[in-house]
This record gives sequence, structure tokens and C-alpha cells, in this order.
Amino acid sequence: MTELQSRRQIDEPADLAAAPGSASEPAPTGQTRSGMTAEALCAAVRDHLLYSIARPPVALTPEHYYRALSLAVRDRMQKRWMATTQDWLDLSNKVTCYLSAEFLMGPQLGNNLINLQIEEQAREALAALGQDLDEILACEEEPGLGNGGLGRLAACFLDSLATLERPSIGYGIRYEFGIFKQEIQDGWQVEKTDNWLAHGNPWEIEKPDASYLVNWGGHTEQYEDVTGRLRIRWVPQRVLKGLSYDTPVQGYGVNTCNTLTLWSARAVESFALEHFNTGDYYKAVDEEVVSETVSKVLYPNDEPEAGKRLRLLQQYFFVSCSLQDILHIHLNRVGLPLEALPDKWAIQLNDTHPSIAVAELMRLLIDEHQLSWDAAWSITVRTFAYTNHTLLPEALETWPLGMFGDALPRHLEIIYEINHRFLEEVRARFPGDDERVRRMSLIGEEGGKCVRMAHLATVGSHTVNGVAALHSELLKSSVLKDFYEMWPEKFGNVTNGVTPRRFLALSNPGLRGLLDETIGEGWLTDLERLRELEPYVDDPEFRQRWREVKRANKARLAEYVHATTGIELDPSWMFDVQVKRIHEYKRQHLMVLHIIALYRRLKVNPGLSIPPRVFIFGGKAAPGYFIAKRIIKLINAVAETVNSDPQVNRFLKVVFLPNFNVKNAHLVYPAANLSEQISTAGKEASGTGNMKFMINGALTIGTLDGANVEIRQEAGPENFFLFGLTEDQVEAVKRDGYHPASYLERDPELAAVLELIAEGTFTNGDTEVLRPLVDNLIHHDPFLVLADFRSYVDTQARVDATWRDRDTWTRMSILNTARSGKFSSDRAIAEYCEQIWNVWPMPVDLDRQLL
Ligand code: 26Q
Repeated sequence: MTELQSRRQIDEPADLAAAPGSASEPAPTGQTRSGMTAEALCAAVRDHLLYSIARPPVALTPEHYYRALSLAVRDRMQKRWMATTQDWLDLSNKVTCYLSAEFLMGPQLGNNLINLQIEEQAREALAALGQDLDEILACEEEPGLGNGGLGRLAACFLDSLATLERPSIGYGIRYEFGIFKQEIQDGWQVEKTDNWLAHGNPWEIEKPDASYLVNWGGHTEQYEDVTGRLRIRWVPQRVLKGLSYDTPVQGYGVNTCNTLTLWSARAVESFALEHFNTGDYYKAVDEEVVSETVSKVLYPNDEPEAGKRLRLLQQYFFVSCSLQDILHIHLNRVGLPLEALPDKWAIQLNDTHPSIAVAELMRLLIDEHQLSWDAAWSITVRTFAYTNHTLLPEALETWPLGMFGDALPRHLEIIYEINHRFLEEVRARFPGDDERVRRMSLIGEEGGKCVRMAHLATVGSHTVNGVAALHSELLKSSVLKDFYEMWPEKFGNVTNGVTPRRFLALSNPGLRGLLDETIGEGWLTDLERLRELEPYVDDPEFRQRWREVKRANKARLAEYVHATTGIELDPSWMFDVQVKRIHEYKRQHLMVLHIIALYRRLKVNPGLSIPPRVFIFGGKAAPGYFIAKRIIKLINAVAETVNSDPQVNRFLKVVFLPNFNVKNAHLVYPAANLSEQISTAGKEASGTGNMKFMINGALTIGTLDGANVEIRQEAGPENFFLFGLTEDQVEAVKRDGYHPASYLERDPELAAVLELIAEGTFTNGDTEVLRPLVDNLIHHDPFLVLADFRSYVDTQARVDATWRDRDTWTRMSILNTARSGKFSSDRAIAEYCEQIWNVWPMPVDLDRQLL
């Protein structure tokens, strides 16, 4: 060896300098990927800083520590993840596939630390590296791959499936841009793109080898197969490729780690090549751009017409990839015949968004796997179940027939055949009832022919469920009445739930600590055990601690509100909160009318004293929803007037929290004293925010709508502020003709409140900007805001009176938490597993060699 060569020899590097202290001692060899101690985590973070992040120490930012810790945490799920998957492949356990166009997962790091039970170790490990865990957690960009309740429900269900050790896969779309980011400018909502992948996503693993082709457009033709049988071939106009990205879903305190598979669209090389060969480079690139558009952006709900065709393509794209994946695993990995599909897989349709799956599975079984129609249909119906999330007729999904046939010609043929056979059955059951046949058809005739996706999902599933008791009853008596009469046994209810890991343990550590200390830790996986709090309701010391926890949470939210809006809040005030998507049926404007009534009372009567309250709103409006956007403007206009009026702001403040999402929701629910669930009775299928508030000790003011009915039942009517018309009464008022003007005549305060808006009190004299809202309330409001105003305002007076009696309020707050056990998603998932899916626990053993 020459001297030069020897000088250039590479040294074995020493570990990155380890500071003295417990967590910074080197971890035992082999533990950096799996060790659960603070020392091992610390070594793992160092390891990833060096080998995955690759920045010199001077350039390291908290963001880099976030990524390094996330990778270290993902490592700790990896063996559990592979063992879980291997086990259900080997043991042939039944697997739930949750098909959903939306998964609103929220930040992952904190939740995974909780579920792996290593938050304290992580805190210590970071401290040894001079970092603060909370600051690192705040670096995470959340994947906003959902609009609201439905997407968040899917995420809560994945958490519970893993925690209950049920094998499962969530299937959805890896949107490049999630729900838009909301900014408020001059009181108006402004939408900004949500580029959540800009800094990479440490949680997902790309699986380029698990990809499927998806056809689109074109036509079908008949051909004779080798056996001489007539078959159908789909000759597509385009072909896309779906690439899978997998994210681990770790259960709490168990080894089960399930999978969320999200599909991302790509161009198919061979397709583009054709153009390359003819020298048309730009055409080839165009093709690629169009293909990748398919998973580009999440569509907001309540967006009439926007991107309809692309939305259908999105749905078909992820459904086709998912079903092909399931069949591939079934045939090649598990090695079972197709006839065994319903014994091995339970496929849940999260609303109608994935309901094209019914036709797609039929196509795959018949065209690609040569099954007979009857065999395929039997398999299909025994495999699928469908959850409905809405009764609003305008929200029931239909596709114009022409567009549908152009896009999915083979599926339209299959749907016609399903319909033909189904309507024969209807005619046999109800002879001569042509009207019924027309109503039940999968093809609607109103306003141009269309495919009715709710009918397709209902006919193609063995079970149909609503998401709260009232909702499920209304389904049977309204939108799916005819189907209920035909197949009563198909219909059931599973009331929604939320995960206590994220919405209590993670977001309310103060309350978690108090609960652990008072009743032990078992409640986190058995939420009914919160009932053990009841003996403490009259214990003054416990009440005091309960209040201290709430107050600290309010101070934490106040700090966030100040940082984001500049508004200062006093944590001793009542925090009255409504956070959810902005929609007329949810009636954010009813809450505003109450604020204006109080404002007016204070102005008219300067000596008046009322308990101080801050009204907090948060939520996004669909970009094309004209009235919803004006509701946001109204809230901000009233906020500005109220907050800057010294006569009023001693008692009232109003906040519109911009960009409500899962991350800031963690600060909101634990800080609320009062939860507003004030939708028109019969319109909110369930609501799940209502449950998050209750679990965190807020009292609810609400109508008898959705899950409020059950919340009131569980809490006890004396611990719930009920107001408003019931669903029956709403229908009766509408039948008799709703005349908003009559309420104005009878209620001078209501008239004065509307007059204040109309004359521009909150808009610097501008009488135009909010006119559409006022006109709407007075002339054509299907949601009966004025009809419920008086009852609401009077009930709010009862809220004030109760709030004044601090001990009574605290007692009611404790009882709400103590009785919230039913609203755990663990209960909901156990019901799905037992009543619908037949999926059972499969504990995973880690003490073995995997590879
Ligand atoms: C449909 C077609 C085209 C584009 C978008 C959509 C679309 C997307 C999302 C339609 C609806 C949604 C979301 C609906 C939703 O969140 N529903 C809520 O589901 C919750 C969980 O069951 C319930 O608690 C709520 O009551 C219900 O409103």
C-alpha cells in the first residue's frame, strides 16, 4: 500500500458524540430499531439523523428531529406490522377491508407514541438531545385526506380495529393535495392548497411492486373464448396504474399493527411509449400529467358539479386497485378459491363513494375470472356491507347515465343486468306496483337518467347500517323505505364512536392523568369504566382538580387563539364552541343570532350583567357553497364588532378559529365548557364532534338529532340542554307550510336581531354583503332557523343560570365524561365485527424469528 493510499483509508466512525446522562448512553446493539427504552430511542434518533436525514449537526432544525423521531417510531412498529400481516395470511383469519374515499388521520407521531406506550421515553430521549417533545410534535404536517366527520370516522375505526386486534386494511386514495387550507382575509374564507407532502411523509412506505392497472372509457365487445363461450371484453380508451403507499396503524398496548393502503395514480409506461415511438414526446408527457391528475386533489363535499367526471374516476380508480389487491392476496398469498371470498373478507363501503365496487367485483369475477353470474352475485352480496351517512336528498350520490356509460361502459352493462334481475324480484314480491318499481330502480329518471349509487350499494350488500339510532330509523322510513320493506333483515344500526386514545389520552393529558390516578388506567381500552368516576362527583377535592384540568386546557387554547388571531381570551370565561364543517343544516348562524341577541341586550341595557362567554367557531365551507361562505363572513363581522366594543367585550367575545383540522382540534375539544350541536332535527346523521366534547367534559346544548339523542340518554336528560323542534315537528311544520315571517311577528327580539344584520351594523353600514343570508332566513330556509330561535335563546338562558352555579356545572361536567363510555369507537367496531363482519381478535405473537 502506498503512503497516499494509507492516508486515504476510511476510518470506522465513532458514534455521534454522546452527552452524559441516562438517555444518551449508547443503546445495546440491535436495539436501535426496536428498543423501547429512552436510551434506545435516543440512539435511534441519532442514527436516523445521521443515516436518513443527513444534515450536519449545525444545520439540524426541529423539523429534522421530527423526521428522525418519526422514522425511529416507525421502525418500532415494523416488526409488529409484518408479524400481523404474516399471521392473517398464514392463519386465514377473516379480514375487514374498509373502503373509504377519505381517511382524516390527523398527526401520526403523538398517536403512535401513545399506542406504543413510549411517550415518556420519547420525551426523555429528545430532552437528552436538547429538544422538547411538544415542539417536535408541532412540526408535523397532518394528512388532511378528508372533508370532515366521515373521513375522521374512518380513521377512528382503524385505531379501534388495531386496538381490538382485528385484522384489517383501510383502502383509500393518496391525494397529493388534501382538504384546502383555510385562511381568513377581511372576514372571508380564502382557500390555499394543502401541499402536505412537500416535506415528505415519514409514515408511508411506497410499494412499487404492488401496483395494478385500471381501465377507463372506451367500449365493450363480445368474443368467443377458447371453450367457445361468449364473453365480454372491455376495450378501454385509457389505462392508469395505481401505486400503493402503506402506512402502519398501530393498536394501543397490543402487537397488532394493521395497514392503511392508499393508491396513487401514475401513467402506464407502455401507453406513453406509443407516443414516444411516433416521436410525440409532448403527447407522452401530457398523458402522464392527465393520469397523475386522478389522485391529485380531494374534492370538497357540497361542491355541486365541480370535477364530477374526475371524481367518478377517482372513486373507480381506488376501488378497482383495492379489489384487485384483495383478489391477488386471496388467490396468490392465502391460496383460497374465489368461492371462499366472503369467508375471508368483509368489505365495508363507507357511504356510496366506493359503491362502484359492487359492479367492479362482478366484472372481475365474471370477465377476468370466468365465474357465472349467479356465483359472482352470491359472492358479491355476501362480501359487501354499506354504511349510509346522510339523509339529505341532495347529498345522495347519482351519476348522469351518459357520463357513466362513457367512463365505465362495462359497469353500466353490469348495473343494467343487476337492475333487471333485481326489479324482477321486486315485481314478484309486489305485483302490479309499478310506482314502487320506478322508485327502487338503480336507474333514476328525474331530470335526466342517472345511476343511483345508494340503491346499487343497498342491493349489492348483505347489510345496510345508519350511524346513529335516529338516523337508522329515518333511513328505514324515508330514503331506503322501499328497500326496508323488501329486506327488513338487511337493516341495522351502529352508532358512531370516537377513539379515546387520540381524543382523550393524546389531546387531554391533564384529564388523562387525573383519570388514571382516580380510577386506574383500564378506561383507555374499556371506556365504560369511566362510570367509576360517578362516586367522585360530590367530592369537593376531585371537583376542584376537575376544574383545574379544564382551566389549564382553556389557557392552552387561549394561547393558540391569541397566536393565530390576536384575540385575547380569559380562561375563567365560559368557552362555548361550535366546530364542524360550515353548512346551513348545522346552523352556525343560529348560534350567531343568539350572540347578536345578547349584544343587543347589552347595548340597550348598559347596566345588564351576564356571565362572560367566548363563542368559538371553527370549520371550512366548501369553496363553491355561497351561503356557507357568507355564514363565515357573518361570524367574523359580528366578532369584530363585539370584540372591539368596550360596552360588550366585558361579557362577550367571538372567535373564528381559522383552518379547523385534526391538529388544532386537539386543543379545542378539551377546552370546551359548552358544545353546540344545534342542527335541524333529522338532518345530522350522527355527528362525532358531539362525542369528542362529551368525553372531554363539555355539556351539550342540542336538538334531538343524530347521536345527540343517545348522548342525552346516556348523560341523563338533566345533564343536557335540549331545545328545538323534533324531527316529527320539523316535518309537520314543513307540511303545513313554514312561514318564517310569522316568527318575526311574534318575537320582537328576533326581528330586531335580523334588522341589525340587515342594516349593516356588523358590516360598516354595508347592507348588501349579508343580505342573501337574511333573505334566506326569511324567505326560503329549509332548516327552520327562525322556528327554533326562541327555544334556543331561552335554553341558553338556562345554560347561563347553570354556569353561575359552579358546583352544579362541575357535577354535570363530570357526569358527562363518566357516562360517555358508549361513544368509544371500540364499542362501535366491536358491533361491526360481531353483527356485520364476523371478524374476530387475532393476538399477534412477537417472540419469533420473522425472517
Ligand atoms: C360526494 C360527491 C362528490 C364530492 C364529494 C362528496 C362527499 C364527500 C364527503 C360527500 C360527503 C362527504 C362527507 C360526509 C360526511 O362527513 N358525513 C358525516 O359523516 C359523519 C360520520 O358518520 C356523521 O357523523 C355526520 O353526521 C355526517 O354528516
